[in-house]
Amino acid sequence: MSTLKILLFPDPRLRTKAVEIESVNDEIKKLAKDMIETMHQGNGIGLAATQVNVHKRLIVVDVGGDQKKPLVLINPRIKEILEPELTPYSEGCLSVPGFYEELERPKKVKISAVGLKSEEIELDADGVLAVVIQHEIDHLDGKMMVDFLSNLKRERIRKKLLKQKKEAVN
Ligand code: QAP
Ligand code: CO
Repeated sequence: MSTLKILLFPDPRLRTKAVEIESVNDEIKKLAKDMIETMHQGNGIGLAATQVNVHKRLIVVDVGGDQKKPLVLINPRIKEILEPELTPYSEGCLSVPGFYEELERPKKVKISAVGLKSEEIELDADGVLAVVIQHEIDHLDGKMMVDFLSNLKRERIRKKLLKQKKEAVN
């Protein structure tokens, strides 16, 4: 296993639209394992392949709680919005380190995906799980949480992260 480098906002590669995965082969399984390790190392609860510069439709999610194993969702889709009322949640992102912002998303969604054993997955997600899955699917379409913020807030975050990058000793 190995950890992967996470792209940071405003890296333009985060705007790439990811392509569907045709078969769950060894390369995809390795990618999923490495993404789980990368997410855990960064104390994250969700990560999309886009964020590690692999533009394939795969996300990993680990919100802890009763569901103990991390979820691997291949070609995840929101099949249905089960409860459309927008619910606020303070969201973070491993690609936007140090910033948490309150966003509103539908409360409950039905998700379809394919699992690591090529099995069909269908799940009804609410609470933090619904928030994280919607956040990660956005990444696969090149969309980020900062896009929901005011131009002023987004600009502040962009400048701060660019400044940190410039000052970092790599
Ligand atoms: C998406 O993001 C999410 O700023 C996943 O310094 C997170 O795991 C959706 C993280 C929370 C809803 C709520 C962020 C770690 C992790 C940071 C993450 C940081 C260290 C973000
Ligand atoms: Co994110």
